[in-house]
Amino acid sequence: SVAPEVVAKIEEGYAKLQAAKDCHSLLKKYLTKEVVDELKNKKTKLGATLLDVIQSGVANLDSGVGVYAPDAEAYTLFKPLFDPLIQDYHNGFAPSAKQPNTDLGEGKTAALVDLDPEGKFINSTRIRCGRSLQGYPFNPCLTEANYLEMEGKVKQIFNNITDAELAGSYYPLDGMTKEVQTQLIADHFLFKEGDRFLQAANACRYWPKGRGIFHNNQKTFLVWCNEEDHLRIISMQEGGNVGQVLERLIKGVKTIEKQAPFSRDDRLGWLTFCPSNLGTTVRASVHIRLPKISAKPDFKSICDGLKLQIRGIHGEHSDSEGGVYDISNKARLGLTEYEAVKQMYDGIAHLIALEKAA
Ligand code: ADP
Ligand code: CIR
Repeated sequence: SVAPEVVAKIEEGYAKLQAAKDCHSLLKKYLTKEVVDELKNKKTKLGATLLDVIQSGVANLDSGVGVYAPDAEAYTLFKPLFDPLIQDYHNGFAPSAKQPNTDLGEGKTAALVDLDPEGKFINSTRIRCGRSLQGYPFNPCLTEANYLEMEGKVKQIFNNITDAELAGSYYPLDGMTKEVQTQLIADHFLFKEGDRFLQAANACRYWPKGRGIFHNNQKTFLVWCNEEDHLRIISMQEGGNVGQVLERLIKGVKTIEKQAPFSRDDRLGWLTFCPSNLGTTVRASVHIRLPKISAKPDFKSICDGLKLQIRGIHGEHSDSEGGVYDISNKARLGLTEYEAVKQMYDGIAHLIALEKAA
């Protein structure tokens, strides 16, 4: 059973959230007293508790979501918290709903013609997806040996990539110079360091062990190893040619998939550490300048209406710089991969039309 100190911390966390008037996280919204009482004594087979689920959102009251799943079982064991939160985040995905089969959009990428052929608005386009290696839990339950073993497995996969466009090298974080790391982060290729949301979730243990980045020469195909998720597979390039970016991602995912089994849930699709990424795990984004409409007070609500999420120039929880925003699909669950990309595509086309007319 769950240790009394842990139960006490869960109850203190609940009280802290309730007292925080400025906290607007989904965690605060759905962690009711009833949910606390129902779940505070439960433990997954790997020993994870409700505290592991909520501690990031309790430590960071400015969280948007505020929860993480320490292992796959957490999504079922702590359902009374996860289900309504998932429904809220992912466009009403109900507890009875089921993620459709994977459709990355093979054969359909040509329809996604360049959103900005004159190069007036879009700096770059990026599509990423996450994958979890079967047989391993998520960050808070991984041992140092797990991290190193997983890194060894993915390095092997990278060595087997022969496609001329995709082939590249793996660069472990352990031993990377600060200069190289800082430059890769500034150029939007590498994950940042010291993310307080991940740290509070116990997701940065043994850092930088087992973490790293693979990329091709052009840095248009990249794979992150053991940051928030086991793998983050990324395709990106300058400009607004979404079709080309998706085409490369599909090729990359299929190449990697052939070599490793990934965790998939019948209902929730591809499994990820953060519930915001479940299902397709796809975030398709552009770095875009829309000086006229982004200055208007209703810009956020226009984006909400188009099912788009706005982030800053250095990713989640960062600010815009020089009027450039990162705009992407928000929902990743309850639609196909292609539909997630199309949601971004159609929304951005609409925003560009509004900007031109303004
Ligand atoms: P993720 O997209 O993996 O959820 P972040 O929001 O932290 O994570 O973004 C990771 C990095 O990708 C950041 O450096 C961010 O600026 C960069 N990025 C996101 N979208 C684009 C884009 N369309 N063009 C260039 N860089 C991008
Ligand atoms: C938060 O709750 O703000 C962080 N734990 C990150 C959640 C992921 N955000 C998102 O919108 N996809």
